[in-house]
Amino acid sequence: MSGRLRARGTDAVDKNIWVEFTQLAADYKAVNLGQGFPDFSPPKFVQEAFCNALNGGPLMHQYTRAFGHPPLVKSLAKFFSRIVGYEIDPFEDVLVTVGAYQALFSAFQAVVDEGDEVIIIEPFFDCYQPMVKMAGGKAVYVPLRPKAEGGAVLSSGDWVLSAEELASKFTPRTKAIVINTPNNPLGKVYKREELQMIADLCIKHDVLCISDEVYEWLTYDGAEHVKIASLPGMWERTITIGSAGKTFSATGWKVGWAISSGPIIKLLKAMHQMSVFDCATAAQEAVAQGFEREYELFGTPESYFQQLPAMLQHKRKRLASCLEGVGLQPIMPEGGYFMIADVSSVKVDFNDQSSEDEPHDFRFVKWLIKEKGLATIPVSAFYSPEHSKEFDKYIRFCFVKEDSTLDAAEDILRKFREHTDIHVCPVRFQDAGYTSHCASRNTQALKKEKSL
Ligand code: IK2
Repeated sequence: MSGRLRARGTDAVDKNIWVEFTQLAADYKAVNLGQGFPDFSPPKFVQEAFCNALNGGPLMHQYTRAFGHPPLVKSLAKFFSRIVGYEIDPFEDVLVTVGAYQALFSAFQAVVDEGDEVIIIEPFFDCYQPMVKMAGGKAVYVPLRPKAEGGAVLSSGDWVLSAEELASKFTPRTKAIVINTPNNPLGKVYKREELQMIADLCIKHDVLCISDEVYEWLTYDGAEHVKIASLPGMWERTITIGSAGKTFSATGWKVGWAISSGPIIKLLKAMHQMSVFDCATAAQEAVAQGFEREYELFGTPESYFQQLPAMLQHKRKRLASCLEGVGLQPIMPEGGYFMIADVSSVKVDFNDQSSEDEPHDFRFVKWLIKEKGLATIPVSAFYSPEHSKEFDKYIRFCFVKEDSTLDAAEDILRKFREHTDIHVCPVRFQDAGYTSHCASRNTQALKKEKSL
């Protein structure tokens, strides 16, 4: 049997960073700034909605409509019609899935065929590439590149796409392009002009756009999240993917969705029907209630979609200041809840011969977990093999964490700074008023060193 065991689709799947690094973090009981989930509870109103659903009678415990619980598809359609500027049909244009992950899987399976090419912008959420391959397609990569205009690269906004390079990737075989805004791991929030450039190419070459917008409510310093589906001519060729896990800080509920024009959603429904068929009823009911509340409070200070980014804005500044204080070089994210930092100024003796063939960031992250008890994620995992070497000097920190978790991480970084050879760069984010315990302690340590 063994010779016949393996089916073609599984060839695409090898190691998985989430499985590997989550296990490693648990084994070493590390402070976890690795995987992207909050270590605090979702807001009370959705927790209560979930409890109410569970106590809401026998039907809440049984199958609901296969393509989405009616109250949820109606709430999603009502909510997003207002944003996209198009009357979304709850039953034709919306599919509820097991998290955004299954929406992505269904999308690739539904629209990608043998020989099709799919353009993926790097860095990318790591599942896109194997999902394209499992569907029989070929991933074609184009990287965002850091561009310093007259100075250092400070922000995710400094990472840009070359319009010429992107245009050169479109061929008669191109079926789709995948974008992710705000981006994981970089935090880039695509500007309207950048999205328009991508949209123009999609329309010119008759290509679909799969737009992963799971962090859509998390933008900072006035960055505006624009839905590419709202640009002229894009509604009928865009599949917009969202996640209640990210929206309501409830990643374990695994409720997500895909929104597009009816004929495209019909294809995704076929995949969903033959794999998952149905999603958890009570979780969908709770998410529907959450969206109803947010619809009423939209744009007000009481809205969770305002409160969550306001809280994270503070954590983001604090982490940036801390990283800079210990000599790492953070790239300030415009959105999402991750921050990448350049660790090339840190001189470390890895002492681990067995990992010599691994990229630098993988070795660094393993060393940081095992030797210092702090978990992060290597950024080259978000790149294709052809570009990963160029970007293996970055690691990713997650800041959607309790202040006590960030305190513990700061403590580790501070001690690490005291015992490690790091070239400390001029402080940037601290100048902007972002002072953390870590940076201030570090500054004190430096002052002390100078006075000795
Ligand atoms: N799309 C993106 C861009 C995501 O980041 C995620 C969740 N990733 O979180 C893990 C991490 O990066 O640490 C998803 C899709 C999947 O979302 P869901 O949890 O709703 O399936």
